[in-house]
Amino acid sequence: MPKGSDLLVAALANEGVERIFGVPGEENLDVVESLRNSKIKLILTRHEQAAAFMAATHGRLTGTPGVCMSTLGPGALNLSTGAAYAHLGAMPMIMLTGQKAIMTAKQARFQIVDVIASMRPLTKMARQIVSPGSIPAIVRDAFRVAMEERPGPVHLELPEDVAGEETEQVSLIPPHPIELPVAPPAALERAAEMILNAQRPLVMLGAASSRPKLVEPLSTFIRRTRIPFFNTQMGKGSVTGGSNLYVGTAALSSGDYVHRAVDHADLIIAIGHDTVEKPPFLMGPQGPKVVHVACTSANVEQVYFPHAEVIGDVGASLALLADRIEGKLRPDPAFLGLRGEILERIRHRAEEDRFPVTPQRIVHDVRKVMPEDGIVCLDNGMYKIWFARNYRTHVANTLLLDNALATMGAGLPSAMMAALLYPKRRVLAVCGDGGFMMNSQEMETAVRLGLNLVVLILEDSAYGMIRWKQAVDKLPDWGLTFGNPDFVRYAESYGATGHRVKSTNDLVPTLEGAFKDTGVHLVTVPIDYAENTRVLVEELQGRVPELA
Ligand SMILES: Cc1ncc(C[n+]2csc(CCOP(=O)(O)OP(=O)(O)O)c2C)c(N)n1
Ligand SMILES: [Mg+2]
Repeated sequence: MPKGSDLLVAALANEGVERIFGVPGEENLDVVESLRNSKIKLILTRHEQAAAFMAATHGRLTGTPGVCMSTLGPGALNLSTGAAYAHLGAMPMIMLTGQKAIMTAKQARFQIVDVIASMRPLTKMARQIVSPGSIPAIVRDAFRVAMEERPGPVHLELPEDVAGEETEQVSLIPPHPIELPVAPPAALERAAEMILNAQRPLVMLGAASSRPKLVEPLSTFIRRTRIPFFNTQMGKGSVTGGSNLYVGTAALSSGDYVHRAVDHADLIIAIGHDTVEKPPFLMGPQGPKVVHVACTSANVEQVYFPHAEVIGDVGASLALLADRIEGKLRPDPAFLGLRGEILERIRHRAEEDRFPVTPQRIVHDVRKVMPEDGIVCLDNGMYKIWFARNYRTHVANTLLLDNALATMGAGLPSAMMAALLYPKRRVLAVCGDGGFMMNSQEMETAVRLGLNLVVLILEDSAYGMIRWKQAVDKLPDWGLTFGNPDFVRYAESYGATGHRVKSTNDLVPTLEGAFKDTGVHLVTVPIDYAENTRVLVEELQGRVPELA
């Protein structure tokens, strides 16, 4: 007779799960034993938070949930930042946590926390499993909920006595495809009319346009309609080809060069915009009209309140919209000029060889060593703005950044997941010296897994982004600097290879050499953040002469 844990593992295998990331506790030992007898790999991490970031990234990159596991109380609470990351970022993920027995209480309340209650606001669904016979249905439902729009995390708690209890064999439930209805004709007609009446329509690709299955239909829509587009930070790369229509990425909410195109537009077709992102532009009583195209209707916000909506399966709805407008639009020649100007300004100083290295040069050099399908995974820090603005993407999901929870610490684990999924592609984690140290213990996991991975650390010995905000607010430079370990020796102590970039022209050959070799490499480079204020404040506010 199978135990609850056997049914759980069989139900996960039924969903196509190949790996579970996590740190088991004694309450999970039945599950660990069932995993030993299955094809699913148990991948230990050195902190539950990293396991959750990895599982969430699996969901983000594949559209099917990644799975992570922890013990009760302390382990489960360590998953919570990862839960919020997946919840805000709309990444499908399943979190399995153990719990003490529910039918007896031999350890009284030792380690007991109401984990379900703590997970509820961070997930789409959080449930305790109370009988082994219900496991196949609960697991199937959990995957359905995690995957369907808007995707996100689901938490299941399996108490140890339920895991260990024998039961009758219960049949598994076969997964079925998830399909959405297409937008109704009235909504499509209304949107088409608005687009055809506009003089200067502009497309904005938001976070949800990066869903793996939208790559093809989005590119087709842009190719058919030839409408210029910009993207939000998390919408970067979602349109392949057609990039001669790309006018930039909105890394700031207003005042950046890309906003010249936004200000020029009289209609914005916002595809897949999710207001968890820092606003890519600010709607007000004046300004362009907005049509929202997405699977779910827009949240009404002070800065985002679309005038019309096209709600339904995005790919299919866009095809129907293109049928109504293709060949009937008159392209606005001014966008082409604006595009040249915006991209020219963004490229400025990209090849400067000042040392420590400028952020623009780092972005430029990283682009040089990354093939089109190479994946760059950012942690959170000041450089995220520079990468979002300056890094040109040609393939969907090749710049993974978090503009939703915007948590530090996910850079390395997300890159590890990308490297596991795509062993033939170059994968680079880019981390600040602050964010890297929040999950640097996972260097051991990366080495143990035999990953080919390069980690680039930008050293300013500070929480640079906060230091920049302090300067923007005209506060004294105080309290935000720290010391670092010797990163080269630190990498070596994990069995990775460490490199220190000592001159600006060393950056490309060092990265190139690290990629040509196998295994985990860490490259540390000092960064000159004087550009933060010079460009992102003074230049944008017109306080320095344009294009020296
Ligand atoms: C977990 C977490 N803690 C704090 C913050 C606030 N925060 C945002 S960026 C930042 C500084 C990041 O420093 P570092 O990683 O060194 O990158 P830098 O900005 O210096 O390049 C901080 C503290 C955050 N986003 N996430
Ligand atoms: Mg720093």
